[in-house]
This record gives sequence, structure tokens and C-alpha cells, in this order.
Amino acid sequence: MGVLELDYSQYQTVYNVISFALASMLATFIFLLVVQGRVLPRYRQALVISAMVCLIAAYHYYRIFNSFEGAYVAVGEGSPATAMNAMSYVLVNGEGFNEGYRYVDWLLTVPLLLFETVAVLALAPQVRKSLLLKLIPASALMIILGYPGEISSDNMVRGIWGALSTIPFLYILYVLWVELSRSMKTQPAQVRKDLNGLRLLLLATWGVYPIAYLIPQLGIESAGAFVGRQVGYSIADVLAKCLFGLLIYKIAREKSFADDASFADQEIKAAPSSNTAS
Ligand SMILES: *C/C=C(C)/C=C/C=C(C)/C=C/C1=C(C)CCCC1(C)C
Repeated sequence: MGVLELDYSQYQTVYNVISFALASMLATFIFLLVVQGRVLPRYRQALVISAMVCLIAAYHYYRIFNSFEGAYVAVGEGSPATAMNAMSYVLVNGEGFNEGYRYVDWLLTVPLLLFETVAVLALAPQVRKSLLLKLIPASALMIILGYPGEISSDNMVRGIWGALSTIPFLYILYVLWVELSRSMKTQPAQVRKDLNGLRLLLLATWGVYPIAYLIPQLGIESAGAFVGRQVGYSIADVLAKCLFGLLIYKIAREKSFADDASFADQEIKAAPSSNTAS
């Protein structure tokens, strides 16, 4: 898989965006592990899951990066052509660029992202269970149905699988909107505001995936569509996993403070800015 030829700037764009995503995933993974102690134990599971999502994605970005580097070779004046004198990059014979890593990644990380969203709410066990039983199978179905379309070069086939995948996608959004609204009513005001932000972030970033998927359908020539899809998926991944994870942390910390005044007291005293005041 992959287009036959990329011009110099197209190649560099994909190379850099994949590298950026890899760095973001690793940094967020470390951050989320380090801050475990800054929330109450009941919220730590959400942070652990969020850190796992970033680690799984970092691993896959590493594989995607290697696959991309191995799939293309520089051509230009002089031989061998290098990044310095390359005019363009062509797909070499061999394994090609493996698009499958993204889907394997999503198959693991998308259910985990939904799990961490539900975990940070610290709901009653039955409510939690019923939410997860709806969200997790739907998310797996969404990714599985999208894959045959992703690897097809026939726009008709792409469209059909894409439409099928959109059904569980809409169902997930529906559950998150209706059921999350219900549990939001019982949350402290600041938490309610952040949960709303979390939902909007989820809608805005998850919405990028079907749009990036559709790029080849819009009649954009194939190298441009390939680059657009790689950039779209990578940026959306950084927002949907890293920024989302940081927001989960913020909510977990606010909920910890709201749940336990002595924990809040201790944490505020431990903050460097208040040392001089005491
Ligand atoms: C970290 C990765 C995330 C949050 C991936 C999310 C992926 C989607 C919401 C994908 C959705 C798709 C459709 C709704 C239709 C076309 C096929 C997909 C799989 C791109």
C-alpha cells in the first residue's frame, strides 16, 4: 500500500508528522505515569489506561515510521540520491507502506479511550458496566468495518465500508451524549464544564477520521490524498490521545479535590507557589 510517488515536500510532510506524533505519544505517556500520585486512588485507573493508550500508539507510530522510511527511496540527480539532492521519493518493491498498523492501533486504543472516559466519572458499577457494554463492542465494530474500505482502491467499496462503519460511530456519539449528560448532572460545576469540554474534544477529533478517510473520494489526486490522510489521522491521534489524556488528568484532579478536602489541602500546600505564604 501507499502511492507510487511523492514529491519532496509531500514526503517530508508525512515523515515529520509521523515523527511529531511519536514524540507526543511518548511524552504524554511519561507525564501520565508521573502524575499518578496527584489524584485520588479511585481515579488512577483512568490515568493508567490513558498512559497505556499513549504507549500503544507510540509503539505503532514507531512501526509506521519505519514502514514509511523503508517503503520509499529518494530519486534525484546524482546517485545514490539522498535527502540533500532528492527530487522525489518512489515506492520501492517490497512490503510497501503498511496502513494496517493504524487500524491495529485503533482497535486497541479506541475501546481503551472509551474505557478511560467512563472510568474518570467514577460511576456506580452497574451504570459503568452498562455504558461499557454499549461503547466497547460498537467501537471495535466501527474499526473492523472501516478497514476493508481503507485498503481498497475502489471508491465504491471504500464508500460502502465507510458507511457501514459510520453506523456504530453514530451510535457511540449518541450514547456519549445521552448517557454522559445524565451522569454529568451529579458532578461538581468545574468538573461539569470540563466533561463538556472532553465531549466536544472527542466529537471534534473523532470527526476528523471519517473526513480524512473520505479524502480519496473527493477526487484529489492520489499523492495529495495520501498525504492529507496521513496528516489528518496523525494530528487527530495526537489530539484524541494526548490532549484527551491531559484533560482526563485535569478532571481526575478536580474530582479528587472535590471528593476529599484534606487531599486538596495537602496538595495545595505542596504546591511550590504557596510555600512562601505559609
Ligand atoms: C486514537 C484513535 C482514534 C480515536 C480513532 C478513531 C477512529 C475513528 C472514529 C474512525 C472512524 C471511521 C468512520 C466513522 C468511517 C470510516 C472509517 C473510519 C474507521 C475511519
